[in-house]
Amino acid sequence: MGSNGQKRALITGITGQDGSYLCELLLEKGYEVHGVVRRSSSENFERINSFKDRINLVQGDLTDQGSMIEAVSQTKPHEVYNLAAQSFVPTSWNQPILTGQVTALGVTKLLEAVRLVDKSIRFYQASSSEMFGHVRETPQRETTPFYPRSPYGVAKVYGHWITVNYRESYDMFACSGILFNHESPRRGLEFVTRKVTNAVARIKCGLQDELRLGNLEAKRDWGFAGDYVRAMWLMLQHDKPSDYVVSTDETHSVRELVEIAFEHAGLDWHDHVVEDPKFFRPAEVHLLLGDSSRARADLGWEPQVTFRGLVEMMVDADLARVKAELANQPV
Ligand code: NAP
Ligand code: G4F
Repeated sequence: MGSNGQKRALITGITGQDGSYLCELLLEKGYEVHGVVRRSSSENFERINSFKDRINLVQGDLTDQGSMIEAVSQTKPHEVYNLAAQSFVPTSWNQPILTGQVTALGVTKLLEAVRLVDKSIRFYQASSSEMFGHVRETPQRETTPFYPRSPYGVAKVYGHWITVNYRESYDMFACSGILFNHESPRRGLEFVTRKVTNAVARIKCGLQDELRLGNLEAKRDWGFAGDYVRAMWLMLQHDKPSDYVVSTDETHSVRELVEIAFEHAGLDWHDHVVEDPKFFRPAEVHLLLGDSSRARADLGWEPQVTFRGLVEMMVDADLARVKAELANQPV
């Protein structure tokens, strides 16, 4: 605790979906929030713009050891949340080396920074249900063996085990949250939920007619990102560091997602959706379904938003945004 009792947190990936929700949650809880941002030729702060003046941003890159040490030593956090990653699965086949450097070795760079600067800092690693890949059992829980199916999944397995290893080697308070897919109106446009809800809004407003998708039979355990960042925070408040599955414990297919999204906008998806092999993956994760009973029992966590509620929230947000953009267009 700082001398005024205020906690400090450092978030990598603060410009991403989860980083922005976690930042809002920590601000609400009275934290002093610092975020690591990458230098780029144009700013990428859309998700944090509305509260940017209440946080401190430091420049750094997860692949650059010095900048991670500098970020941790400058900001003196009590808690570090490592949310930065190359997080899009298809890109990981196209850029496997970069994915390994950021999503795998980057975790060690940040853990090393914490170890060197102050071992008592609490550390959260954003692990993923993609690690279960070609699933060995259903539902998947903390003890389910990993079988990753993409360079991204492989990199996350490394990040997961190095976090466990630093906890066991150096007695660090390092936790790994094995989070299943979580979405929101702030989700990147290439992920399937947002790709669908954005297309529904554009079709409804007459801006496009067709939506090309990959495997409609893939099943995911989809939750709301706002619920999931609460689980991250709860892990770091617990008396013992551990690893937790975070999920809704329900699974739905891409087809069901499509049906609900189009129906909510009064559209028939059969008129618009085309299955396109271009979006099939070299190796697919066919089914993910979590068992989050440990997180529910130990952390008192549970999700508030249902699958239907999530899809409808995303369609409504995209419709409102597309309509506002159209209204503001010069004639
Ligand atoms: P996201 O929206 O793609 O955000 C990724 C963040 O990482 C962005 O802020 C990005 O910065 C930053 N980043 C990428 N490469 C970096 C680098 N080399 N150095 C520093 N920052 C870098 O991802 P998300 O959905 O919020 O997910 C957050 C974390 O949870 C990720 O680690 C993801 O793999 C993991 N995860 C996500 C889910 C999910 O369903 N969302 C599930 C399980 C695990 P720029 O803005 O500069 O690109
Ligand atoms: O939305 P997705 O791209 O998410 P994916 O691959 O499950 O990964 C996300 O969740 C992981 C947690 O399990 C995170 F770790 C990861 O960072 C990321 O946030 O694809 C979901 C499913 C896949 O089975 C995919 O094949 O949707 C299927 N799909 C079908 N058509 C599509 C499409 N996915 C995308 N992105 N685009 C399509 O057109």
